[in-house]
Amino acid sequence: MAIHTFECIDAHTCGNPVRVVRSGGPSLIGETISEKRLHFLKEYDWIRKGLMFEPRGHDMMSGSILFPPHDSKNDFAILFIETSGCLPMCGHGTIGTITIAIEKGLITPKIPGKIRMEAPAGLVEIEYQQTADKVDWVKLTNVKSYLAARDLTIICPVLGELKFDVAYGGNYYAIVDPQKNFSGIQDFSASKIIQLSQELRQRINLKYPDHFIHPENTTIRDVSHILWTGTPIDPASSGRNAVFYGDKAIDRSPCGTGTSARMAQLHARGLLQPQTDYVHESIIGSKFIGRVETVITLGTFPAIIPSIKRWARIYGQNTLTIDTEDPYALGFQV
Ligand code: PYC
Repeated sequence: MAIHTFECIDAHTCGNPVRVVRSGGPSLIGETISEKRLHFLKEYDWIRKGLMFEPRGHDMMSGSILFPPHDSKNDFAILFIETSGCLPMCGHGTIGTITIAIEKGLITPKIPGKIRMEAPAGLVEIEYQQTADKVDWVKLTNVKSYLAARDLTIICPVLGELKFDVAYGGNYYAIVDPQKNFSGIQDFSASKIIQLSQELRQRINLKYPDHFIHPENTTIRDVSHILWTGTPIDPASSGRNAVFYGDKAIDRSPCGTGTSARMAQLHARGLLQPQTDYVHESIIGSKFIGRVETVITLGTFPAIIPSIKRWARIYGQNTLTIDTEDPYALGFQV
């Protein structure tokens, strides 16, 4: 029998939760955070399950654990823990983690206002603005993002045949735009989108096995998220999404890696120019400001380096315990 204790700080990024584990995280083996992620998944996934799922978390819960950098030029390395697993990259998680880490003094950047963060998906360069003890905004320059496939088709239960693209922005997204059999997210409840997405993701990965593998890191593969689009609430916004992840979650923020994937798709289709604001709305109407910063290549694919800017707010501190005798030590889902 053992009781494991975790000191956590909780925040939300434009509505979606971020729980930073400030103490109680494990020591991991690996030369990079990508290797450490694999070690964590093998030996310590119980920590993720216990802290993310009910009763200590909920369907949307997501968080991070911080580690020293592997390259002395960088400030820290991050492991993302979510109900969906350990994502290679998480945009809302980054904005929340940086806000918590700066406001609570968990890291001291080498250059104030700038941070170099090692994520499993690659190096992420960050700027932030602080007024007194508050972080006003965080801007992350994300990993290379690209359109992996266009105009694919799948039979979706209830809706019928759907056309979709697959783009990468730190995770692989199937992007479903309004079309004959789908009028847009404004006409669907969140629970309906979740129900459709569960089946759709499974069908996509069955129909397109080994299609979506990162050109430089083969541990990153397959469609993990579905990004449905629709009419923005604010007519001044560029777009609106409902991003499905995990088994039951719809991102309450506009999703950083999803917005990156969306911008890669739009840029590849000639619909978004570099250095133009892309204002992306979430299901609750919160907004991220995205930009295509640079146009590059990734393997043989045309690609972009996107940036995402927005804010997070801290709302609590938690001392959580996982008692190995607790029948729900690893949480549960209903
Ligand atoms: O913001 O990248 C993101 C994200 C991924 C899953 C939930 N949020």
